[in-house]
Amino acid sequence: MAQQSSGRRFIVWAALAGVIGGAVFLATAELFALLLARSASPILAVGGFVIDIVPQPFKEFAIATFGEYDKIALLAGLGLAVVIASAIAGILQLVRPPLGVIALVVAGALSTAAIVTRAGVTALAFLPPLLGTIAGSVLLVLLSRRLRAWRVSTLSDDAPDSAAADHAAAPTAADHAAAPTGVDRRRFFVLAGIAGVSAVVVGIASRTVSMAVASVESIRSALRLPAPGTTVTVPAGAELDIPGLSPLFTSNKDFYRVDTALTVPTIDPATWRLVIDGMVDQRVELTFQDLLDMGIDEYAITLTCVSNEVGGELVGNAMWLGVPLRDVLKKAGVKSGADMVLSRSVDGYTASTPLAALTDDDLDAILAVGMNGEPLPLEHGFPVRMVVPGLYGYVSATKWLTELKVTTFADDEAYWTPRGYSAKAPIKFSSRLDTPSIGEAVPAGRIPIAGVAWAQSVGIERVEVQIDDGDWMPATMSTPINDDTWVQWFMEWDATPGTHYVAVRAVNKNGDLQIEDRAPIAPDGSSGWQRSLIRVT
Ligand SMILES: Nc1nc2c(c(=O)[nH]1)N[C@H]1C(S)=C(S)[C@@H](COP(=O)(O)O)O[C@H]1N2
Ligand SMILES: [Mo]
Repeated sequence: MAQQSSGRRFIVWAALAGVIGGAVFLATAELFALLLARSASPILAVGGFVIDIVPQPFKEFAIATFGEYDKIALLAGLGLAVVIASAIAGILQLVRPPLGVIALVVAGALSTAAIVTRAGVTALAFLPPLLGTIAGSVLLVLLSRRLRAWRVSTLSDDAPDSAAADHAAAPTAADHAAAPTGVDRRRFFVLAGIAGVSAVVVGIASRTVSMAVASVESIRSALRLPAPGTTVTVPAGAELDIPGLSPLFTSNKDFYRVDTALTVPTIDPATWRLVIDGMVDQRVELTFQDLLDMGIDEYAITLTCVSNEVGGELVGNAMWLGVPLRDVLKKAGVKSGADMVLSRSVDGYTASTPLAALTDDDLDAILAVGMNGEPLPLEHGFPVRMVVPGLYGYVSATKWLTELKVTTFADDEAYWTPRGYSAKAPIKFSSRLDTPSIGEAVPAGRIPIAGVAWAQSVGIERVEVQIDDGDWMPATMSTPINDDTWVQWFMEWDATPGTHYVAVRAVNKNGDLQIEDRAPIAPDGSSGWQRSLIRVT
């Protein structure tokens, strides 16, 4: 009797272990879907698959029965099915291992198939369900192993002679812990509790954030920005047509992204507010519409990250839509004595920008709402960010902006200042070789050497190229849009077989030569001339 009731009891705990394994699977998949591939939620993909395959009469029945709650009913039904199926998997794993894990892997494979066959998925969409399957399987194995150890210890307590011989799943050496029943039971419940609670917390939090992202994504795609008052004229000859050379404007999808945000902040422009306070005549609060009503114009500005190494990719050029920051600050009235604006993002990130860079009439420091003909992408600061020509991003280009505090460098400090980076950081002007790329084998003959060079707010005067130890030769430059954007440059080269060094350097419009000495990115940006080894065959 005692043995039978305890056997039934273990079936219940095995079912619980299965449900926890299933929950860990879904939670892990949701977390990685949020981080890597938003469309890769197993529950939603399987739900979508069910909607697609269910026959029309059944759909009509569902709509007639549940009305507008039909999708919620579907998801609830799916949730119930997942609970039942994973409970069965848990029981199987206890009585016929490894059938439970096999069932979980099959479910993982099916949901992966449901995900990757849906429209609009990214290349990484297979990863969340795969990682979920692995995490869920590991948990299921660990939990049923602990459960078996616990069962073995009760069996030996109840009937020392009969051991577990009548059980199909004979305990393995690993299952045996020469410990009393209470310890094995505790080991099972501790793991079950930690895994169960973590799965619920991580799963719900990830799904909630994913839904917030999806909802702001749809608000963003419905948003129509007003036409700019003034537009930027891109002069003829501004863009060279050379394979391998960076395009004049970097597309939003190729634009580098650097920030401290683990998940992208989600802000509805309807509730967004910008507060201008600190050393001002009056505190001002602006809505998104207030900002648009100030009139938006086009600005072409190249953005550079302080973490960009010589020859690096953390630089991009965009056509921004926005409002001059000096006009925004004028609304509040800046008090004398202030020398810095501490800009703050919704996620608490801050940047310290010299006040003069934002009030200078000759400098186009802006609050941007548009990027390359679209509202700012979520990753690039939707709905409003700063862009300041001539300063590295970390001291000027605050995304998801919420506050401009007029203050002093003596009184306030930005996010990166106590972390080893300078409070003030003008961009060190630089030049980069794009093609031929390093390590690429190029055929001998006449080929273009080409790249970009930038000196935001000053402008590039000329770019020079050196082959091996030869003389520095002037490269041909594209026609600059303005002094705030990069220029493209190129030179024809009669490449002879062998390995060659190609070096590049720039001179800005003040007549300064690009710094030759190598400097690391910290504390205020890298310097040095790029010199690349090119293989000619
Ligand atoms: N809110 C917020 N804004 C931020 C950052 C950040 O971490 N958080 N990083 C800055 C840095 S270091 C750079 S180089 C630029 C990069 O902007 P991008 O990601 O649009 O290219 O954003 C700046 N704005
Ligand atoms: Mo940066």
